Amino acid sequence: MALAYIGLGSNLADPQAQISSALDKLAQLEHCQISKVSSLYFSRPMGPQDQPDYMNAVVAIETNLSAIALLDQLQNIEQNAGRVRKDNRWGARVLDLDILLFAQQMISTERLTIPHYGLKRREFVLLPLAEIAPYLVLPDGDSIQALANQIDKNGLKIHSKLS
Ligand code: 5RY
Ligand code: CA
Ligand code: CA
Repeated sequence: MALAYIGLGSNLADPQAQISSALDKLAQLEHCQISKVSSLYFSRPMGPQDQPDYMNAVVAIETNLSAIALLDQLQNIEQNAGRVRKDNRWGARVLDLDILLFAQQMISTERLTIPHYGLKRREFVLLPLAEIAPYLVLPDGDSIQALANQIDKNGLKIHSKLS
């Protein structure tokens, strides 16, 4: 079994409902068991500013799937939530599911970069991750706790608990 961390984000079509329904879908995946769920966080958009605020969360899952098979499942859940790929790469979206970490693997392919590119510099990833895995150490040796203590919160707030 591999322990993987997944980032969830939404800023369209009732973000809170999107995140909580995505959690249900993840819980229903074959060969996947949710082991931890962070709080739901309210966050200001990073990147393009002409879009609504986000809700973000991070979950830990135990899985027998490979990283690429997990990616297929996540993209399937995004599609079913009504996600449309537009030309504006970093624009608003109904649901975004990212594999942040997959065991201690480092993957660099066309479809997948693990650890996730934004992991260390995005407060809406780092702080929920530190909430559920404070003692986690990245494949490059950096401690999540240390990174989380250093990052600017950029208005990030705990919105509510999830289950
Ligand atoms: C920067 C550029 C693009 C950061 C930068 C993106 C989310 C980024 C978001 C999300 C929040 C995006 C990717 N410098 N803002 N912006 N939550 N995704 N708060 O999930 F993240 S677009
Ligand atoms: Ca994504
Ligand atoms: Ca993302």
